Amino acid sequence: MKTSTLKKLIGTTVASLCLVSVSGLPAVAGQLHNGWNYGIDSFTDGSGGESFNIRGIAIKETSDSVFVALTGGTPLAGNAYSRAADGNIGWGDLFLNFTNKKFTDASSQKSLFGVRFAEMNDSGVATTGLYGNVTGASVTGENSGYISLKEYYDHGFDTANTQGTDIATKQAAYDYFGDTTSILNVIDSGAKLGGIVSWSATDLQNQGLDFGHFTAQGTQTFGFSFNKSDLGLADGNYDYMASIFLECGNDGVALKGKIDVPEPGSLAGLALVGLTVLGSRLSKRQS
Ligand SMILES: [Ca+2]
Ligand SMILES: [Ca+2]
Ligand SMILES: [Ca+2]
Repeated sequence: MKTSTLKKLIGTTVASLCLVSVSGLPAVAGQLHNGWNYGIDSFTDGSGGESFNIRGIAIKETSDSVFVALTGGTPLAGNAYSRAADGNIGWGDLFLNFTNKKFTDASSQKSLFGVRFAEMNDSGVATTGLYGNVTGASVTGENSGYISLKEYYDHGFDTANTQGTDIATKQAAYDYFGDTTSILNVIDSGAKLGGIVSWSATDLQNQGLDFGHFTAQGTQTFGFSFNKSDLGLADGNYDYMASIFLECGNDGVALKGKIDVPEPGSLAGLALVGLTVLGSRLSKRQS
């Protein structure tokens, strides 16, 4: 192996180690526990009661996948609600913003990624999956919801952590999403990049998910994963802001974190370093 490659690999390892320690700081990301990054939402900001209350979001990355888990009182299939156009109010789509720009700017520039995971919802895209070049749309109107965040907060929900601990105040939420802008809560349009795999609460707990650590376990917990490579990002570390609202805008949560896209072959390369070191130790022992 070339020294330069080895240096690069060591650099990658050091960078990964730094990432772990940096991510532990509240200023940089949500709260790390057992391999998952958590955004814990207010438990009292779901307009309409527990059926419309989000308690938390958590994201975990493996070498090749990104797992997203949600918990609260809203079932994956939504709640029956006669005043909604389709008789149902459920989850909007998940957005991932890697641009460090405001949500509204990233949306108008079609720079968002989005995931439709709820088959029953009013997404602008036809099928579940991961989408790129995404712009958002609002479906709060046809779901008997709030026309803007300002209307939501003015209704008496200006408490702490209404968009989770990473967008903790009303002003921070206005800065990111806009105050009188309509709540963009589904994918309007985008290019489909890949499918998703759905996971049950038990599946996710077997992967180390533990909302109970934050006493945030809701009656409904579920999640999904997608292939990291489907994002189409070059190797590197990417800051993201993940966010989601219910279809009515009655609750929402955001989570700040990082995704590490490894250099192709670097994992195999690290294994090779391990084998080389082991090999040299064995040969020394033998000599
Ligand atoms: Ca909530
Ligand atoms: Ca609906
Ligand atoms: Ca909330």
